[in-house]
Amino acid sequence: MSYADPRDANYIASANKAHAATQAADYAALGLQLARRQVDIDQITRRVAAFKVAIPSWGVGTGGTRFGRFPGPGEPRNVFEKLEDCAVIQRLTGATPTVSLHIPWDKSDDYIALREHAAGLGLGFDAMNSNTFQDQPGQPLSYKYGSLTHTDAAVRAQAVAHNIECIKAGAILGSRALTVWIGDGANFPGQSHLGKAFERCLESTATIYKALPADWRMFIEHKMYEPAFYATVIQDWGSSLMAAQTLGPKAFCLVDLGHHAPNVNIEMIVARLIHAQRLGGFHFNDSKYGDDDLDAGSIEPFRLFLVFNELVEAELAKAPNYNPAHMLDQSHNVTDPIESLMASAIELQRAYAQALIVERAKLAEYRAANDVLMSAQTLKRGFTTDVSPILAQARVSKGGAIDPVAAYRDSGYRARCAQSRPGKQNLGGGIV
Ligand code: LRH
Ligand code: MN
Repeated sequence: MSYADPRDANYIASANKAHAATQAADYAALGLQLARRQVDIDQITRRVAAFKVAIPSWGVGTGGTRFGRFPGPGEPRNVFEKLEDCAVIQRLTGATPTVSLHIPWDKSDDYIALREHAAGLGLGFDAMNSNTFQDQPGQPLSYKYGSLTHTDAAVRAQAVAHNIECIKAGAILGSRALTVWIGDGANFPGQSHLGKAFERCLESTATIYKALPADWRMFIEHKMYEPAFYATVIQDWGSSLMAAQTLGPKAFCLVDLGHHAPNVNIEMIVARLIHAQRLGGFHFNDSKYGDDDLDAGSIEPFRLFLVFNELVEAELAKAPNYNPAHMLDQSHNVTDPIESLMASAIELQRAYAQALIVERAKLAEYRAANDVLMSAQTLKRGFTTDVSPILAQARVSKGGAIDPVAAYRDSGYRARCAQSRPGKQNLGGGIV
């Protein structure tokens, strides 16, 4: 099998040759279609090209469940190799210039070297993620019964210190945010005092908040359940918003799409957090049942579109304090993680493009007239329009590939990694 570097501009340009004519024809045809709706396709393409989403470092390795993990060939063995894979995704899509690290999974004894390695690959760093949901070898105090909300002040102090360590590492790397997700909670009624647990959470996060550099943000990530199966301290957007408003102006709410009960209206939560000026960002993924961490747009693409519809409304309204950080948070158990992450980044761009082409003036008229059917149809017309030519054009404008998955596969990158990254693959359970 021949090998080409999928990050190489000449390789990408030659890969695009085969698709250039059909892409140009499809783009022109869609342009005419949208022009009839007074939508300027080039303007949409520029907005889509400016859209960016961060890659979760833990997403480029094969994920698993508690029942098992089935590693694929050529897995990245350390954070440096993870960044090399992230660079492939960025080069072929042009949509993922930053990486979100997870500590201690990406702990390094030389963050300056890591920053330089990333810069050499054309990558930067988005929010840092702390981890007080697992015990590390040699860790003095266990997080079995919680971390930032543990009844023992010494455990809380240990967890606070870990979060401050993440901030320090992120400051060297050029990150500007810390995402705090804690699994703290209870499995049985009576196990914990629901009010006091929340107060301990506020006390601990307030200490972390004080350690934030002036230009940093803290993202509080709510989750309905797992690993706690009866009550989770930051269980929903309400608890998250109360915490953010208590902590201060640098604290925001992060919405992980998989952290809600089935059928919860997530776009409504997004609209409320925008109103509260506390929408910090997203962990995009998809799910059918629980926190399945499946590829974004793979199960509920209409729901994803409706979330982006709220984001476009906020952009059009120039919503104050609105600067959401977009990140993927997925677990790739049965696909090549690079392919899934490319496809997922593109599905986010698709939802954004679909929301951008909605005929807003017409929609406002129908809404004002309570013409329910035409309001619903006008919004949905954005979703039912195939915007693929816009997405490909946006990639080309960033030096990316018209068909990223084909370009990646034809490069033989994964096979090459299987040779260059020998070594033991741990078959244990768990998400990473
Ligand atoms: C928790 C979560 C959180 C991460 C973890 C990898 O379910 O969404 O964002 O720390 O996944
Ligand atoms: Mn998440």
